[in-house]
Amino acid sequence: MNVHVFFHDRCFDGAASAAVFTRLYQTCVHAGAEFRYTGLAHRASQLFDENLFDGDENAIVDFKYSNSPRLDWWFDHHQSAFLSPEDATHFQQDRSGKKFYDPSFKSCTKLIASIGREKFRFPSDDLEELITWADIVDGALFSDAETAVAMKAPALKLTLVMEAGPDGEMARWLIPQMAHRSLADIAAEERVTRPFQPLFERHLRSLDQIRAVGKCDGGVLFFDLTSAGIEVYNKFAPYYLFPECVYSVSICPSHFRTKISVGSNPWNKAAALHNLATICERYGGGGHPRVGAISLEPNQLDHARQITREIIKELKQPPGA
Ligand SMILES: [Mn+2]
Repeated sequence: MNVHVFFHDRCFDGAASAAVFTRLYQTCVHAGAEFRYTGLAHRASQLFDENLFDGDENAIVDFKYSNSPRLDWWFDHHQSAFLSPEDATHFQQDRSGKKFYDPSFKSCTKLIASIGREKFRFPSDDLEELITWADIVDGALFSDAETAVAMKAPALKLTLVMEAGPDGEMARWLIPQMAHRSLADIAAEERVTRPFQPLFERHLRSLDQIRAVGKCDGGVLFFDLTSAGIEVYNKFAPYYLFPECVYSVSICPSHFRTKISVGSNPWNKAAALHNLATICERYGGGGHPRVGAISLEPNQLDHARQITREIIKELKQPPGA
């Protein structure tokens, strides 16, 4: 029996979800199963190539639904989980008992553990640390922005190395580790510490860049990292640098997409009333109520700037205005 697991790439919750699903499957479905892992990223076009679903069983965790008959397992917690209303109907009519969706969960990792406990009697006690940190990272449950940006905790070191993705095989290596070892143990491995240091220095430089180009007006911070050539930044950095902002809107370039990120300040929550996933969905993106993103083609920078202008204008007004 070989199981092909698809997970949200470059994301702590995505890898942790794959790890917890692996343990659930080994414990409650098939102890001798072998696993393969493939990361999925949001793009402007075409999310799934059906030929990818080539396992004896195929699973997607922490990523959008697919109506493929070859998909056996699915767990997600994103508000924007369905590519179309037809997909949502397809999911609602599913009677396999292997597909689960609950956007009230902060992390998909915790969703899998909790469904595992309720429906499959899966004991996840030794995975508690992993589950708790997936909730903290994906749900932005840090006590303050500095904790998030200083990256002292092992989970945050792993997040940095994963999100930057210089090592394409990192998640594939990491997922089985996460399924069986403590985060401190894994983060102490040379495979993590070696890439961490230069990435952390780059992270510090990205803080300088965001500080330099960011403009906060009417509670909305905007920064465009195109000319700085910065493809990734810590999602809490904007709120560490501009604690007064309620929302942040950014443009990040990369070779495969132009990404617009729209976030809200987790430490200034009361003021953030807009549903950001709903706003992003209007432009073909998605996410969660408090954080969303839109992926455009790499050459659509002007279009990206137009969209950010519209979103910023909307965010400055109360919802429904
Ligand atoms: Mn997630």
